[in-house]
Amino acid sequence: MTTEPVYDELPRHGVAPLWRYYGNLFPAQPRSRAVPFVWAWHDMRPHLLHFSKTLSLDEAERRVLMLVNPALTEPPATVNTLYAGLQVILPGETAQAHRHTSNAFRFIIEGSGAWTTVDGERVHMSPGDLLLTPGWAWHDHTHAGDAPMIWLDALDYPLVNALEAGFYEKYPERLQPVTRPDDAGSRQFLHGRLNPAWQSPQGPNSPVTRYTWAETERAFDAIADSAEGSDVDGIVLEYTNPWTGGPVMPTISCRVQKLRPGFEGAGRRHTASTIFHVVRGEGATIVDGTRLDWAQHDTFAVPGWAAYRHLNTSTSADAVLFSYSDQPVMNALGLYRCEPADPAA
Ligand code: 1HN
Repeated sequence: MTTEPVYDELPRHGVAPLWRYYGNLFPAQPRSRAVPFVWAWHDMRPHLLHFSKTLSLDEAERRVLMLVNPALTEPPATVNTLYAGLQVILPGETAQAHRHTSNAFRFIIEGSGAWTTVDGERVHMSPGDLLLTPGWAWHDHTHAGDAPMIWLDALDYPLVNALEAGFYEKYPERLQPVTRPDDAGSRQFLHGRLNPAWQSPQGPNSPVTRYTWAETERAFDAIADSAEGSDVDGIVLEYTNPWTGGPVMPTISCRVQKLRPGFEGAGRRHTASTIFHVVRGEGATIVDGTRLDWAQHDTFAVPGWAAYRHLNTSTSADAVLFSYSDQPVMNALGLYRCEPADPAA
């Protein structure tokens, strides 16, 4: 490369020679900075319980261990656009009401007796439930059970901050008042094909505040026995917004899939970045030649455009994976691409 002194003058004037950047700015295909990674539940849970004993919710607004991709530490993120964390709350505790423009949800792992209040509605939690806290909704947590409650938190803040659209506000009291019937959103829309006709869609988010595990199981029972499913994903179901039939929030698609015993999925890649959480079962996902072995309650990251395929390593039990991705963003921007791809290894 030439070292003409004129190059040294360019930064001072706020200019740069495109010909020296071209290959990095316009790669032939995406090269995610994120790496494939698994966060093992058996490593995470003792740390969570440790901090539940040593850190109060007056010291920390939320008691959360962030699942930080080793290649995305500053700012911390799990995949390029999305975040995952593990939160623990103890019996008798409350967590301060606040709101942010980032869309968020929780997927419940362990415990019972807690609820999140979302814009005046108490939303109760049981293992396997998906609870939405859409952007700018007030939310606070209360735990009235008798054992620690642990859940997976998901947010799109890496995307929202990249877009420089992040706002945050604390509620003036610790908890917001309850103004709606408990679990109103999930009860009113429980039937999915018979929705309240006196309401009209408000905003881009699903009005369902809680997708219960009981409902998910019913759907699997009704569907799985009569359907072949996908060669890539097995019996894969999307949580939908009943107003639109589309994803639950404008930036995040949530899915749950059942891999039958011995399932060996076909490989593929897509531009969407994905985070998986193991509801039950044991298996492995091969991602660009790296084998991620997983077991119940583990969480793992699959970067965008990485080739991957799922294996259920049990010959007797189903494996069930919950996942979320930024596919709605890719679709909305015309950037979604998906193709068969062999992750090798
Ligand atoms: C948040 O608001 C919660 O409300 C959990 O429980 C995790 C991580 C980053 C930013 C906001 C919650 C979060 C968060």
